[in-house]
Amino acid sequence: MSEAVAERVSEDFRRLYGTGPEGVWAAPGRVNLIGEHTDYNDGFVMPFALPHTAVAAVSRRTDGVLRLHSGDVEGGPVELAVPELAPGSDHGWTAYPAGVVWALREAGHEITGADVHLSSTVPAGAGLSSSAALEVVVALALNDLFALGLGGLRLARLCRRAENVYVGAPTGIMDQTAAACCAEGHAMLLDTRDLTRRQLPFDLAAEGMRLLVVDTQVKHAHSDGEYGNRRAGCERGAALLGVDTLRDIPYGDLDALLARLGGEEEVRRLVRHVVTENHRVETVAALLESGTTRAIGPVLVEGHASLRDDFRVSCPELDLVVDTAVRAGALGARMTGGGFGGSAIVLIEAADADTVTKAVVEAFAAAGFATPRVFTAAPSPGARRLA
Ligand code: GAF
Repeated sequence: MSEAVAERVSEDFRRLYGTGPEGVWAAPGRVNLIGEHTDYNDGFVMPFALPHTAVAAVSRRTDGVLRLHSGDVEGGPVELAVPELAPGSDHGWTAYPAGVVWALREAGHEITGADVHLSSTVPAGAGLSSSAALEVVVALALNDLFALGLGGLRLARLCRRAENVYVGAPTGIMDQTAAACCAEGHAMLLDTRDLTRRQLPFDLAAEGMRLLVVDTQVKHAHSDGEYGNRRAGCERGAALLGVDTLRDIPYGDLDALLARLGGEEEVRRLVRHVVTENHRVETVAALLESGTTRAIGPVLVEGHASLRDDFRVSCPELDLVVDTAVRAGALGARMTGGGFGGSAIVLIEAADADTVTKAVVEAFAAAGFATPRVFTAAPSPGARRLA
């Protein structure tokens, strides 16, 4: 399968640029099992990699030219001058790969140019981290070709810098770390404060379960103001409570501290979400480690309610997936990713897949919503070289 993908993408590269690439790499999209809007508060997250990947065929150049092409976007290669790459100069899809080249150079790594052809199966704008997959696959390719010797975490940090500074989206580090470091058959518990991580067993097929991803087809964008507003609200909460970040608030102290926030109703809700969400990540980690995977279902549902009512990043389509799936017998469900549209995840007994899918699709039709795209997500490998 990977061989066939590598061959196809190499062939496309050859047609575009006249010779074959020096190599082919892949980086996955992700689903976040639990731990939402915690990463920019130094908290815990638990993503796993999707089977869907961004694939890059890449060759080095020595003349300072960066040529970027995507098989998923109309038009020929875009040609950029590496020394002239600058934050804010590019607002299309090329900002992600170009931002990585910029971030590598800013960190002192010599990148003398490259020809890049990309092709991705990660649905765009679906909250499944298609942009981080693009960033990480390009970073890994350049790391190998220019012998930079950078590990997965270092690459993830540089990709986040590309996203924050070059693209201008104020995200945390979850998505880039997930693309770079996730492991097949596992969910990754990541402490975003120091980037320590533990791979937790999450082999649902072996336990007779499945995880469905429901892409509501409602498009989201992180660079718009809502994500940044939530982030600013969290920072205000930390400042009001006299801590560096909301991560520093122990779950046991939450009620007492919330009482200190007086008339700051919105900040109080944001703080409550982040502190309880960090606690939910720890609960889910303990359940997965003790082999009681089914018991995570109610924790996922609680997490959704907190994102809907306290953090206010859900939308009617995401709420409908969760409510319908749970009523149809799912073990648990929640929105995943930044929200304001995008995807929900639904944990089910494998035998219930058809019933739950049908219930969700029918509920969407009855509500007059676009037909959702539903697929099963098995925890898949992180970024790697294919050829
Ligand atoms: C988006 C961001 F990119 C992540 O950093 C994270 O904050 C997530 O939203 C919410 O958990 O995917």
